[in-house]
Amino acid sequence: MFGFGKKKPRPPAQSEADAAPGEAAPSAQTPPAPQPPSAPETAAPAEASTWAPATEDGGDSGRLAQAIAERASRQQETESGRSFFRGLRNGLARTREVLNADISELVTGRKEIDEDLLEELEMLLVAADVGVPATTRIIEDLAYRVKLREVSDPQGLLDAVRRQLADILHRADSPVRQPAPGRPQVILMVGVNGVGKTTTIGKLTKQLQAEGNKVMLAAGDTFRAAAVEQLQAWGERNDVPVIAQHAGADPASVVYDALQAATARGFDVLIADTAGRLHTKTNLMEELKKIVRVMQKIDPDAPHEVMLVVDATTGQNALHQAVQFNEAVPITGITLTKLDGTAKGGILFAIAERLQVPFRFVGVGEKIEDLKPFEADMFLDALMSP
Ligand SMILES: Nc1nc2c(ncn2[C@@H]2O[C@H](COP(=O)(O)OP(=O)(O)O)[C@@H](O)[C@H]2O)c(=O)[nH]1
Ligand SMILES: [Mg+2]
Repeated sequence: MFGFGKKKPRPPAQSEADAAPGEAAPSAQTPPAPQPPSAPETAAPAEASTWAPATEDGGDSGRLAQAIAERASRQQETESGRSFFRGLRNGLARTREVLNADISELVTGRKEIDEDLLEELEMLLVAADVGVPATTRIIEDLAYRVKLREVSDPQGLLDAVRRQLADILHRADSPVRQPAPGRPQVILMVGVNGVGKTTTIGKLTKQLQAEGNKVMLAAGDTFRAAAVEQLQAWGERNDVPVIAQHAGADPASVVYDALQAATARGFDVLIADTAGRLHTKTNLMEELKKIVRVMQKIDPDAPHEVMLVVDATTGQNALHQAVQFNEAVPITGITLTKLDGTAKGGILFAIAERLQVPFRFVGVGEKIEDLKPFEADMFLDALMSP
């Protein structure tokens, strides 16, 4: 539904008879997604792909964005959606102060836009963690529009800032890559220690299962025994298999075994956890590269998504992490966690501008349901609406 896993819940005809014991059946409460008439699913497991052809879904970011937007607006209408929106607004309180209150204050009572106003706006955006490159571009664009008289009053300026911020997010958007028919979609989770990788895997597994996917997990964080156990606990909670070895084992070997098993057993999605800390940073980056190389021996397209997890409360540090991981293994999607805390949400724009990589999810708490698909307009509303 949001680009991960197959497009629609498994039809009831395709029973779980071939599933290994312990694998969860798709939730009966999940309403079936509308089926495109051109892509009927057959029930013969040998030829039938449970995957939508890449062109149908993976090649159409517009449709994906639309689906996510529709989902988000539906969500906003429900009680849980409203409380999520409130939570997001609260979580972004610190950034809101700058992007909304301070900017509003800046423009209140002014009749026209002069250079001083633009300069003060520039400082506010930098203070909100939007980053110097994005801020410079925004201010240059605004100055140009002011000159052309496209933007002439302070309210118009506020609207233009919002459009610019939306633009940064939309430009970075790109669809999730889909696997070849019959292959699992592989999501490699990366990020420094403590950002919420393992927790996000637990939350995401639940959502993918609810949409009818068979999910397998790979315990690629072998740095500490506790890390393996933590993933196994999420596996038990979601009733999905976890491929693991002992602490200290070679993570590439764990992931290789897992991908082999997931492919042979017809799983839809394999999510690989990784360590966020090793004895040295070079080791960590080399290890991630090796995991990718080894996966590609089984599936040259894997991983279909390299999901960087960053903690929103760490500000500019999150940008540095994003740049470093991206050099080792090119990032294709980002999850921003801990937006329920004292986050400075502006960092999201700095990362999107620098990496040109889309945000996929936001984490808004520690509970299993506290992961939401990222939706740019909703984020901007939470950030900037009065
Ligand atoms: N408040 C909050 N805590 C989170 C969120 N995501 C993860 N955590 C917490 O962050 C801590 C580290 O998470 P973990 O998944 O172990 O991080 P990892 O080292 O990257 O795998 C745990 O206590 C999680 O419960 C979130 O969105 N909000
Ligand atoms: Mg972990």
